[in-house]
Amino acid sequence: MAKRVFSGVQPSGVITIGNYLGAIKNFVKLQHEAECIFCVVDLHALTVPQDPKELYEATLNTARLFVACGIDPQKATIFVQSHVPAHAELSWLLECNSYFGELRRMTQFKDKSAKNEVVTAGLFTYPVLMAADILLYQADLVPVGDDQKQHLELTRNIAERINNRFGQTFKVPEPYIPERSAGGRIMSLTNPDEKMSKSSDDPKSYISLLDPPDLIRKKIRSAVTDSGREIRYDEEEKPAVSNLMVIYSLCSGLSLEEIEDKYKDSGYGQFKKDLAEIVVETLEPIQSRFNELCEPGKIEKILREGKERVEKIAAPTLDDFRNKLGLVER
Ligand code: ATP
Ligand code: LTN
Repeated sequence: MAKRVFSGVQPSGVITIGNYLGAIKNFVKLQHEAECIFCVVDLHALTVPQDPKELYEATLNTARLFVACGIDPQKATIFVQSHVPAHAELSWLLECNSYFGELRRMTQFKDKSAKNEVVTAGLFTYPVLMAADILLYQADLVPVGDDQKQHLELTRNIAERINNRFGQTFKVPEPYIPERSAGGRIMSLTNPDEKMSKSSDDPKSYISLLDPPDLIRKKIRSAVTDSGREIRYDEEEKPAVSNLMVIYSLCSGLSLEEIEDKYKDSGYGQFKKDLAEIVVETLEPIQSRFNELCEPGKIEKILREGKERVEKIAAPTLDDFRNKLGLVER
């Protein structure tokens, strides 16, 4: 049987080139090899305060970007998390099989709760909802960026615990995380010690998939570099240039060695200028497909069909777990 792949992206603000290179690009690749389900996780976005109008638009735009990036809705299934109530229901059942102590150790919770003024209970239980997303579909493989490693480990622990206690209930999923040199962790353009983040206050730190060409050029021109002038991949000594090289490599198809060789006689200026054009060229077709998908009703139809398909996959798993817990059938 074909492997099943599941992943989710939050509709919280823009989608960055970090989301694309770390995750969405692999979604596109995997759809040819496996049965793929991709979800716009709107309930996860609610863990921090959202403007309702912006959340509404961002949910539709994230789904449009999935398709614009190359996910074929005939091959893969795209849907919105809140359209399938089984996610929230399973999340509660899993929460009652998860421990305060293990959730308290999640580094993303520690980071986000330190940064945000409002720390909701949802932000704390967020990783359990993510576990529910994955386990509901008996997914084999979960393509994500490096920052989700710990959440996937938790998902595996919860699944194993429940399987031990109640008998085989959930498939224990495998992570699919690219190496850092292959896009698993794209760093901020203004601070190479931090990951590129869509929720950053400084738009110069990220490239949005929908940034116009001149803005992309400007952001890359002002991206920080390291001391020295040579273009060399060295995460320790040259974190900023190494990050730009990874973006270059993934957008152009050239290896990191080929890039080093190509720029052995030039400085940062030429390298950045070429990088900007390569990123513009990569995003241009995505942006024009995105614009076509803004036609009213188009994405809504894809999402409706997606919801119908996944509901059928989710129901037996949820019912089985409800029975095992002793909940009376409905
Ligand atoms: P925030 O930046 O606000 O923390 P996020 O972008 O990490 O949000 P999601 O939208 O859910 O949150 O992420 C979608 C996917 O993109 C996830 O698989 C995540 O691991 C991946 N991802 C996010 N940022 C990066 C990055 N800088 N480099 C590589 N992958 C990333
Ligand atoms: N927590 C993830 C988004 C996410 C997800 C998922 C990823 C929610 N549910 C299920 C993979 C599978 C994030 O913040 N990047």
